[in-house]
Amino acid sequence: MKTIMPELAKIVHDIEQTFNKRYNSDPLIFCSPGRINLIGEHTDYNNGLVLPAAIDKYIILAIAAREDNEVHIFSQDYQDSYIASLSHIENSDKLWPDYIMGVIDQMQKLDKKVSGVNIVFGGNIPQGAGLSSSAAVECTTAYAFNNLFNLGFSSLELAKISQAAENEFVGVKCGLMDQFASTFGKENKLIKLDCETYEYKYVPFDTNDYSLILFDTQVKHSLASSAYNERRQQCEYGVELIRKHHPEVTSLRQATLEMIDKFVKPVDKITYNRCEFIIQEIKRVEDACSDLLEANYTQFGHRMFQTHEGLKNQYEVSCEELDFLVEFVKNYPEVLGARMMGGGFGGCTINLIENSAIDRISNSTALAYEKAMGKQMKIYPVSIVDGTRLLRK
Ligand code: GAF
Repeated sequence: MKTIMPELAKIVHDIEQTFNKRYNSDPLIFCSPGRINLIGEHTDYNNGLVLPAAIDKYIILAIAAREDNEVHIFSQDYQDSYIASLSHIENSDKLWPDYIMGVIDQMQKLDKKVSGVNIVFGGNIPQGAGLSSSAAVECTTAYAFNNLFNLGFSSLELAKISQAAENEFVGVKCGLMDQFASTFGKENKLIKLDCETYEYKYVPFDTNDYSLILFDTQVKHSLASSAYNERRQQCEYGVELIRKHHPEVTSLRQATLEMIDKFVKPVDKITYNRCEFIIQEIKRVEDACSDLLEANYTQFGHRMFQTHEGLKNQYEVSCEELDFLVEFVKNYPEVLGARMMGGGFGGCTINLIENSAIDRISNSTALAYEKAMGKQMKIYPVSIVDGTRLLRK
């Protein structure tokens, strides 16, 4: 078993202690990482390509079966508890239990026999920063139930169950990227995932000279906010317009720039802009993977900037804080690329920076951000790690 870093070891220790105290028994302990995405934003629910990776920030979940039908959950981070019965699963007014209960609900809908459980969970994935802490909670719950009750689900099924929990129980119509990355992550590898066929390839990302640094705007996005679901509907509307002439097209993955020019642009310019971005972004993932194979990080970085432009102007999911951070780092030739990451409307930018300049650039960006935006940003260096797993029996 790989060793875990000290910060994580302390979180695991605290969660285990809480578990022992609250339930007077020993748990199994699982972990699921958060994720970054290098390129391919909002393409997953359009059956497109994405290029995410799991990062060294985790949700830790301690769990043991109960003899009755009850689910007892304690959130270490909120210091709050929740109790529900398996025979009556409903949304909670606190939201945080929904990510766990939604997964259990899915398992029951698939006719899987499970008993009640005791759970303590917590972690160090910053919430609302676009690093998919909610997907990590879902994935660790799904993995833990699979393991505890020998349910026999494959990893892909577990990722899909986690996504279904988010879609149906939490109510966010997200694609599969976050849950896939959290489940399938691999050390020092990006995951090139085809969201149409679920085929995936690990793409090496072992740059000796550059690192990935996240700048957190500290603006909290709400994924459940209508804007995310609205973008998805706009893409579906674009497909609907194309299908009147090309019934074989079932998603923007199969659409072309010519098609949207002919059939979408004359009807609705906003829908056209959304579709144009998605078609270009899917191509950008292919091109970016070729850059990586050629170790052409300069070109790769350019594409990150292009993605940001598209998310800002065509897809309109950025915000002034994200735009400020991306614009500001353009002052430094040592920043190869930067862009907003994830659903948008806040959260982090992802930056590819030359190692020797990281401290200098991070510090001056933080100062400039505070001066311009009147708030502080946070800085997270990230490493790429393995996905969801059993940490300790
Ligand atoms: C969020 C969603 F959960 C993902 O499915 C994906 O659409 C992403 O936003 C945008 O690329 O993280």
